[in-house]
Amino acid sequence: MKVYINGKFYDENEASVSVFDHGLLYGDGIFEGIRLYEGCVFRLDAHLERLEDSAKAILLELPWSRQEISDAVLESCRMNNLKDGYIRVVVTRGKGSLGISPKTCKDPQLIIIADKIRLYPKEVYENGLKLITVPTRRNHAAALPPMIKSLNYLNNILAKIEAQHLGYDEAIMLNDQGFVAECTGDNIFMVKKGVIYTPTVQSDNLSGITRQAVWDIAQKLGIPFKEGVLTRYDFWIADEAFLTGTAAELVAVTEIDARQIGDGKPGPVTQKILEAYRGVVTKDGTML
Ligand code: PXG
Repeated sequence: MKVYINGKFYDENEASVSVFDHGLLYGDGIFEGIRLYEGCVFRLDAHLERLEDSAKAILLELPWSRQEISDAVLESCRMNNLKDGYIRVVVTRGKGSLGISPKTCKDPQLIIIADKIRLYPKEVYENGLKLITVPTRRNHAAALPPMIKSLNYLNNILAKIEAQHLGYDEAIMLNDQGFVAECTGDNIFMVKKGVIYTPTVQSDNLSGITRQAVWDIAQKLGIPFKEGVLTRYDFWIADEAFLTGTAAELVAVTEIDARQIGDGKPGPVTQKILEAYRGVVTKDGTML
């Protein structure tokens, strides 16, 4: 596999950044995870817009235009002969001195890894996931806005570890106020009486590209969709629940905090949206 770093391709064993990179020293950087489906980079422009927004929010001036990053993403897929895959775009603040000030970081690093995708096993899509609410909270927006897809994922990692320690694959993270925010790397949805609900981004979650795609699909299918401030209780009594993310696509949730959701199987609305989602991913994007 060839990895792109600042305009050049390196063999995966040679691809590296400095130990003085503030991305490593302080988590000072941003990233995107993007999917390639049959030669179509799903919603590439939306991902690059979010990358630019993340950069703006952390005062990291990107020395590359959207077109240049887009070209580099497409070239990375071609270079690795991929037709289907997962693309990780990372921008670090770059090499600097040992000290928090980013003033010495003059050379941001653009890294693109285009690889094969490792999906959840088939059983997960057939049987759904069991979730547990964990103690570690999502970032408060006044500390580090969760809308920024930054290289600081430590609370999400801790939440994942807590869920795994309890024997679960995935966690529900609450926000500082105790409302449902999202999972560790996926947005969360529920269905009640035919209406789809998801926590508003004011509940401290990432504005997912897949979340938006589900919204668009729901609109097209005429399924009512609402954002709201949602509690664990709302999810416990839901008819259906599911997660969305670039890697996971849509995954049904069949148990939350020991309560069975619906009849304990992926629900009809979840399946309908997933089917529609899989229908658009090869078309709704930028072709190689
Ligand atoms: N919430 C968080 C916190 C995320 O990190 C999503 C929601 C879903 O967003 P998209 O735009 O992908 O629909 C993410 C996604 C992975 C992985 O490899 C994914 C993410 C972060 C880290 C790893 O599955 N981000």
